[in-house]
Amino acid sequence: MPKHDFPAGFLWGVATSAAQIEGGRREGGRGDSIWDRFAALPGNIADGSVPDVACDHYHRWREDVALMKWLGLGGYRFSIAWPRVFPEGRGRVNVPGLDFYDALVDALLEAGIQPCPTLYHWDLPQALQEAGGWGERDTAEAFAQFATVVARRLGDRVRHWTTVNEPWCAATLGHEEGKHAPGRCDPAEALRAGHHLLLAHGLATAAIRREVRAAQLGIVLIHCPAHAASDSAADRDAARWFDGFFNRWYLDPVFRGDYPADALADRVALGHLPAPELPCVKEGDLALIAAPLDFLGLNYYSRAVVRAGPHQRPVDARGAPPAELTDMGWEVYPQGLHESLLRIHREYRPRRIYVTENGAAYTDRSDARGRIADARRIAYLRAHLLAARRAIADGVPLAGYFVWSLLDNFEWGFGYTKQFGLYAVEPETLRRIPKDSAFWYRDVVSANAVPDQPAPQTRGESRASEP
Ligand code: IFM
Repeated sequence: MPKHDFPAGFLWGVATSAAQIEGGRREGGRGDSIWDRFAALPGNIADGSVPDVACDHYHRWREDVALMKWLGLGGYRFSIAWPRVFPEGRGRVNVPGLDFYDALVDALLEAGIQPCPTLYHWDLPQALQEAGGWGERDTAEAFAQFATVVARRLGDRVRHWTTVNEPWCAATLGHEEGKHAPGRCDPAEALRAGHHLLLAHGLATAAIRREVRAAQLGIVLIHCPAHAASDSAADRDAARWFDGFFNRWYLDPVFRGDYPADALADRVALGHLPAPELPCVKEGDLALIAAPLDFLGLNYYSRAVVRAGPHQRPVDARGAPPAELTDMGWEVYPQGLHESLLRIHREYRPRRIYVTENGAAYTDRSDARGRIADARRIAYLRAHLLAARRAIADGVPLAGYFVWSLLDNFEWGFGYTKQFGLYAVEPETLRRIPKDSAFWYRDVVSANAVPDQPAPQTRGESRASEP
């Protein structure tokens, strides 16, 4: 295989999530999610925005499917809004909510695009939050009901399922650091939330397997290689700490059926646990969580560089110059994708891996002719694809890659200030405008290879056939 080619059948896609693009907050019988409530509280979202309309994908989904068809994609990773299907979180099914996803799935299949739904991308029904949210075990049981109903409705056409997206973010940012909905700052609750999110994954895995015999199932974990700022024993221990807290806390239960002993001990040292065990773990939970999966979805953006800090917690010691940071302040570090893929393959042995998210936030304005020349995004994607390609050559069973994201969208606590899209979304009209990266990615997909250099003349021809 030539150096920059990908294997035949490699799945090229883009990823989005419901709360970030759909809008249609009060339409079709949808209930509120924790993000609707969280965003409405002053000070929670950087630009004071709310996701009520977002990219208006709820009304423009046909157009968005056409964009994906034009890109030539093989797969689309999207999420199913739990409060659209169960406005109260459990009990009564909202049939128009299911109809929405049913029609989307049909349109994708007709366009030759494999639908790859994620069941939980952080939009917990507000009604369940009022009953205790992820701090309560019942929420995981309600999620299994949601998974069953969705799998029953879509399972005749959808093969590729993921349960939960980035449980670390939902548990830690949402319950320990208060930066995400529901805005809680309670480490003990965050630990319970993390476990119940994994339990939800385990219960949903069993439910989907019951409903869809041919299902290909996975969970999506974010992975961030932890590097020590120096070779000192204290800094190396800080890197171990961060790896346990961020990466292994989820990888170990899913692939080994246990929480990492050293990370449990770290939580004891912090005073978050009385003993190195989680009191909320019940008999049988870990076996459910570790049930065999068909693949792991890996989200990769950057690495962490840490040094020993006070109060048992490492501190951020990133030293990259501003030119090497994206608008999120994340270092552009493509070799970290190669490192993550190899590490996970060697230590956890998932049957297959998909890069379910990778991308960069950069603000690029359109020029007088309406062109958005996002050269930095192209360079980021290109470097990461080459890193992924090297991982395949090194034996990693990497089966696909999804760019985050199709559209500039509601970036959680940052509102609309961080732009990850291959397409810009004009704020006043919500018109989708392709960036240069959309043309570039289209060339990658059609060649099943990373071109040596961006080819402007090809880009010119492509523009003519833009939908
Ligand atoms: O926008 C998010 C996405 O919802 C989850 N993964 C990280 C992305 C960028 O922050």
